[in-house]
Amino acid sequence: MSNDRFVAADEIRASFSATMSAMYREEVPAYGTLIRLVDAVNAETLAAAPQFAERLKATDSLDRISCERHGAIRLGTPAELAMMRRVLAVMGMFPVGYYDLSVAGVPVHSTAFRPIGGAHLNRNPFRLFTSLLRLDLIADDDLRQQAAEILAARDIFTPAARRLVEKAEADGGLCKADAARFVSEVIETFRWHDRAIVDARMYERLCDAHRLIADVVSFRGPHINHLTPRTLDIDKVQTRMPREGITPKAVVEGPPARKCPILLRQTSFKALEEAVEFSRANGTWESGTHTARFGEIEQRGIALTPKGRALYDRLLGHARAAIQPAADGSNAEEYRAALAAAFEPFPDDWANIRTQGLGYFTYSLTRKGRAATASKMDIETAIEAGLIRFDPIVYEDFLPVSAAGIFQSNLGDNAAQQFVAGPNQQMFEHDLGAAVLDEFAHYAKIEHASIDDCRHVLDAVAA
Ligand code: OOG
Ligand code: NI
Repeated sequence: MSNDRFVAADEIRASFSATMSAMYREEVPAYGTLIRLVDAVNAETLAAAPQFAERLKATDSLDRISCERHGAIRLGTPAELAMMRRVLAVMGMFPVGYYDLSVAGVPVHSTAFRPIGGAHLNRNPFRLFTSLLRLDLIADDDLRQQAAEILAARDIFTPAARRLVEKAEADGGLCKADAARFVSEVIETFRWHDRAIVDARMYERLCDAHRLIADVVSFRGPHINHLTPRTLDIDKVQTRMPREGITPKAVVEGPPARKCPILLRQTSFKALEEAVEFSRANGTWESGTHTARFGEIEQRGIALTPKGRALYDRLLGHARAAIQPAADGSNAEEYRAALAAAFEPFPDDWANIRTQGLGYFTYSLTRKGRAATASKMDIETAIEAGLIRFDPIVYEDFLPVSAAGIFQSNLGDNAAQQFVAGPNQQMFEHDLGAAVLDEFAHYAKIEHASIDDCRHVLDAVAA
């Protein structure tokens, strides 16, 4: 039920992501440099391909092309995760997918809070990749206990943010003044604090357990650790970063460059070493450094079915078995070539991707289809007869292997710490206080609904 008294959740999210972007540009000037580079490359790409620009104009709004698509935080406790879910629900962001990163040596598991449904994504696509630290993966009992105590003593939300979440839940929304206050209160949770809540010795012990543990436990809040605009040419931005004085991670994560893009390609500039201060027992501060914050870019392609995803995972596995990208970028070109070669078996035209059941598509009636009066037919015949067209559904989620690569390259170069653990979605959902949406089921539902909308020319619509 919509209510005029309330600001739409989409509007609150749009305001929140714009406020966060401004804050982050100020906090991390290199991020401002990345944004300017992305804007320039997007403008060049559009100018060089007017037809592409026209198509984009029809589906996306061009003036928002390089606005942020996602950001990420790392939380310390189940209570923080559960409260974050309630905060983000006020902005129309819901947990989709479960990502286990322990397999890649990162002691977290994660979900992505995001708008669900095309209209909401179009209004503002902002997502928050949210990880929960797995303290159970700290081997040292004493350290684990101390880390848990430090986390239990902090409250990452302001009292006013908590109050406004309760109000929004009770009333079903927030009025204009409350929505504005909500955004400014919630932003506080994501702000950077250069004063740690631990001393240098504890910081070091946490770092030794895992640098990520130190990042989560040592500070007052879960600072936003990156934001990610959309680029129309990820390879070009990657190549140009050094010229702008920013250091890209060694390789672009995800599939190779293709005519028909699949899933998600992403890269980042490496996290900066920033000055911080550690507490001392006598009330003075000791200076040190911490490396956590960076900037990322993404380029999305078609959402794959479980069959397509299995093929993707297998081919990526082949490439990585042949060559592991080195952190210093020394074999980046060989990796790119190996990746391209490994993906040869993945069809690179929409028709084959569709008929082989590898990707999700939306189906719609063409003008001829809308005018058709003759007898009904099956969907393949209708496509051949030009009555129905199909378009790829964009992948709106994340990839665990890529996420692990993003994490690793931003934890500093000596971050190859290993963990033995497995996924634990049940525990994650218990801590979250809700189930996460299954991304495959979600894309399949969009596809089915679009087929259903074509029933005018179809003889039977399969469930
Ligand atoms: C999150 C890394 C994952 C992505 O785009 O895959 C991520 C983090 O570093 O906290 O954001
Ligand atoms: Ni990211």
